[in-house]
Amino acid sequence: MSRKEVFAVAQMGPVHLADSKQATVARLIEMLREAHARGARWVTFPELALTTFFPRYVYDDPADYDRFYEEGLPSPAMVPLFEVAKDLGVGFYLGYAEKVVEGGETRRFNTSVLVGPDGAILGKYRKIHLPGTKDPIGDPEFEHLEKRYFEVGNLGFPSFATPSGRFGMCICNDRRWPETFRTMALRGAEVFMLGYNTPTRNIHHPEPAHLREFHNRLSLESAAYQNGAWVMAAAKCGSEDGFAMIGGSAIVAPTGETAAKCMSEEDEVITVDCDLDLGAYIRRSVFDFARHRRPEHYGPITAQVGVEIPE
Ligand code: CDT
Repeated sequence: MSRKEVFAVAQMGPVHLADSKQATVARLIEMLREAHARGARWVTFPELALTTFFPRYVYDDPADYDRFYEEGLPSPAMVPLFEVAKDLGVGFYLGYAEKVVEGGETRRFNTSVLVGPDGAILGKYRKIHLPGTKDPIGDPEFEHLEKRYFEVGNLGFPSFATPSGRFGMCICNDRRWPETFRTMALRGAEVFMLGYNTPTRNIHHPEPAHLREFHNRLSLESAAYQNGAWVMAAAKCGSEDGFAMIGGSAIVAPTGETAAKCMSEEDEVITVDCDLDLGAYIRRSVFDFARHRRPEHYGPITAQVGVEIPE
């Protein structure tokens, strides 16, 4: 049996600080139209797709950084994208900076939304693994201040029922953590959607340039294979006002093989006719969770954060 559906990943080239949200959303709409013309029912867009990757800059006053956030769903800036997608019957994943009042407090998250082909909002995810620092390190080339501008996500790693199957969402740094994908897979996700903004130079420590792409690919392919799921990974890449980020957006099959990959560091759409049942044999055999998992031996994964050597 096969359950085929065309999925698109829409990579974005740079979004500069001076670019308007309106112009950026127009780029997203153009790619959504291209994906639709190629038969796609779902499109994955990048993390923080509506603005430059602003956590590289130091701001102290919310009045200076509030412009990067969206309020409401769809926010005013998103409305044209939501309208075209609904007209065309295309569902999508979109990453954005979310500002919301919850429990009487203003809160900010690095968020993605999943919108169905009929325009219904199917769910939201708020980034859990926030890299970087809260306080500036003092080197403008390597600032990565996600912990300053966002709270840790408070929605867990759900899976969402869609007309095409169950999907899960995560964002950028989450893809480096196997716990992310296993949690979604245990909730039945068979497609993982994610967007990323990954600097070409490691923010934590120097390493050879080729490892940036390699670790991206390694994370995506292992997540797909170890959970028998499809991975849709969309980069925002190229040089944003002189800050370079990797591309390598990809669609990875449940076999762990990359089925399609972007070649440029610009706006680029890739599509694959994905059989959502391709991973079924993997989920029935080597990664049949119900038969083979041994959670009684996995205690430290949820009980500990760092390494603890038993006495
Ligand atoms: N946006 C984001 O999460 N970027 C991080 C940079 C960390 S460098 C190890 C990423 O994981 O790609």
